[in-house]
Amino acid sequence: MNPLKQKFFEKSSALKTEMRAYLKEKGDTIVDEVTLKQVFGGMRGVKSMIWETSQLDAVEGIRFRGYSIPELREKLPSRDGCQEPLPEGLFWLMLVGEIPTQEEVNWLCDDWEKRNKVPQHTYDLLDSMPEGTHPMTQLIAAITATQSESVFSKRYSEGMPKSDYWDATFEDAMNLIAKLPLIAAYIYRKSYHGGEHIAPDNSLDWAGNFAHMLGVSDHADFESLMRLYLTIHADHEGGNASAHTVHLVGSTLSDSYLSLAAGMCSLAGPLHGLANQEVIKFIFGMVEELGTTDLTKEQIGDYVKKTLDSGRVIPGYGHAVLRQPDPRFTAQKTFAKNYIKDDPYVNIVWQLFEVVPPILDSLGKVKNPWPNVDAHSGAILVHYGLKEYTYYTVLFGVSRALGVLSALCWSRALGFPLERPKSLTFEAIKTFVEENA
Ligand code: HAX
Repeated sequence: MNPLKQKFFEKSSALKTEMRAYLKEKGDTIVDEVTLKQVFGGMRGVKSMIWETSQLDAVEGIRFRGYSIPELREKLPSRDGCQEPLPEGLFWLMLVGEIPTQEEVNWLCDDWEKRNKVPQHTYDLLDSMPEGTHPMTQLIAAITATQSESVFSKRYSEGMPKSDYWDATFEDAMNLIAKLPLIAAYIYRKSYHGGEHIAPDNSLDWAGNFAHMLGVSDHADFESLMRLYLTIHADHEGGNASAHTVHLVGSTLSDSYLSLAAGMCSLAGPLHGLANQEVIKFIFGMVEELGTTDLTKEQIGDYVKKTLDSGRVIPGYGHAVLRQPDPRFTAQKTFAKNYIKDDPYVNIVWQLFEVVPPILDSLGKVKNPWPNVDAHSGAILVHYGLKEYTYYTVLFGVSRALGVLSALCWSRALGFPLERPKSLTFEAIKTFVEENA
């Protein structure tokens, strides 16, 4: 058995035994009370799921297996000459709860390279889609088409016992993550560069190779950006829409390919991952209307208010859980400060950071006026030449696969059941409230 799989098997078997004993003893403990506001309000904050790979605090932001983003930047292995962490290291950490050594990350990098062949019919399907098909639609279709490779699906049809679900899910997760950069780069080159594809450079790491195949910049800093980007977007505990979708669909024993494709459908919504394209679109719209990138805070404030008055949200701001600036925003700001000098769009992002929160606060209803992860990424991507913003959510999706698929391995290893919460009609709610008055 390979070293990562062996470690995962040992850790998950031990936790499964511990969890079962714990539940037997304490299973009736009450962990939450649910109000009607939560039932009607998108289940905000209802504690109802186990997710081992990361946890979110409203003020502090995300921690991956207990490590904050600044800690990950310091502790995860990196590539020679690059200060940013390797996403391979984060995947290892999320899967087995240990910071990997450089050798372990090198092994994972090589292992993914061996698994990265994409079936021809996936490329053929992408080629058959009409020009202008949104890149997220292409990604979802391509992942679904690649499901023909699913080890889980094949072994299930052959009568795989429950005790092996974790093993087949692990294989699918590793294979699918390995293939994603090739699929995603194919979508990019096909959609915006006339189908002139760039062969993978297998001497590079997972993120570096993805940056290379996108072919937007020869600058080594773009590879560094991709390593950071694909690390910080990977996971945000289990309740966010894309993660929860993967968890829900996976609970029916749909394999990793179908579960991830479903999660990508969630990520493609403008209140979630698509917000990264909406942010730069918003900034481009403002620059076009005002005729300059050299904007004053007053001009930006007026444009923000006008957007709100027209009944739209300010993309990149607000969050269902966070109540402070998103540390993923801060990590990108730090990157931009270190690597980019005086870029007009980066400067606008920083001006928005000063202008938007007081305006949102003044509405008196927005619970979190601060920027989220999507407020910054577009301006940095534009700086390196990746201007085709309809592609941005695909980048997010490639990263998100690391978190949701490692979590899916845990769900199958721990034997989590089919997810099935209870719904009620409004009449049933009113009857319940009357009877309990
Ligand atoms: N601009 C304008 N209004 C906003 C707002 C924003 N950025 N954020 C919240 N509000 C409004 C809500 O629309 C809601 O208004 P109504 O009562 O009139 O419906 C009110 O403030 C209360 O909302 P909330 O409780 O603060 O926020 P929610 O938990 O309901 O929603 C959202 C969280 C992220 C969906 C929301 O802040 C939003 O729409 N933001 C803009 C879109 C965005 O950036 N999404 C990406 C989020 C991060 C992410 O998942 N990335 O992938």
